[in-house]
Amino acid sequence: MRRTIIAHSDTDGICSAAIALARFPDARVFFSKPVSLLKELDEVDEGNVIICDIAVNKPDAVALAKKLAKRKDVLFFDHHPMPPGFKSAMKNVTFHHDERVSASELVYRAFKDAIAPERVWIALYGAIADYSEATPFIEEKMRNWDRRAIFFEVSSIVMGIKNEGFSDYGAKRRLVAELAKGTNPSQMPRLVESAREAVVKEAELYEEIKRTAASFDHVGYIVKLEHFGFRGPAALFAATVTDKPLGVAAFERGSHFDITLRAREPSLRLNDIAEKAAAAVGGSGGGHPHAAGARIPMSKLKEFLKKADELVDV
Ligand SMILES: [Mn+2]
Repeated sequence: MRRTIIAHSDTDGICSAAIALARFPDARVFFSKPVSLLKELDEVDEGNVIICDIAVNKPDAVALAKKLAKRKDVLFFDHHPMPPGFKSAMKNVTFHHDERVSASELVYRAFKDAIAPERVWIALYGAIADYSEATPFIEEKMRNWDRRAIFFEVSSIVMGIKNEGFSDYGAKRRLVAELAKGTNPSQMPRLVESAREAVVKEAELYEEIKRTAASFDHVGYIVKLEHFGFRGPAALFAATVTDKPLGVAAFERGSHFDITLRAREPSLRLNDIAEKAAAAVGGSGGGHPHAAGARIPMSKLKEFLKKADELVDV
């Protein structure tokens, strides 16, 4: 029975998985996300499971705990808020959970004594990619290296995976395998070129948002853009060009709007705003204090924005 690593497919998830794979080179790597973890666990065979950077979806918490309790040993590395009681519901699951640090830092700290010392770079990449480098552990590790080179590597992977050639799970699984072996993002075929293309696209996106963003008192927003891989920057630019503390990007996804929130004002708790504003219009939302999202019914966008505007208390 093989060990399975299940990770989120953003850079922090990819780096978390790579560190775990460096520790357990025979493991299989799967990607999943909060809304589908419960279902996708059924496709994972009975060996040990390592879950990295996947938030527990509140509506699934009870069923997920039941399902995990039936498995062999499980390691659960995460830094998203966890539903109350979830951690104590299972004896076979070891939690490495801390909302103040990246998943990559948590995985690295657990496995560092069993892997090559240079694999700490992967933890730095994941932490920076998740805006979580201002922690005592990561700051101390950063002092050992040339941070400009580290940032180049981070940008190569964060921007590189925004393009289609690297956005599917197969391509990301190959990145995980290469990182685990010690290959840096800048050495991976085509990744830097892909990152360069993404940066160009992001600059075009900024110009578009400058022309089309609108605002309420505290919220700048943008609706129906194509660049779905640039949700975070789109939301941030919407705040920047309207000079508002909160930025919202709303993407039409068939029957609903997919909403991304970012802030220029660091005291805002975006996960709270997303959750409350979405609940008020019959949707759902959450995430991190500084990066959050929501999914709301198509007809409720204006109402959602109004509610989010009220919730900004600056
Ligand atoms: Mn993360």
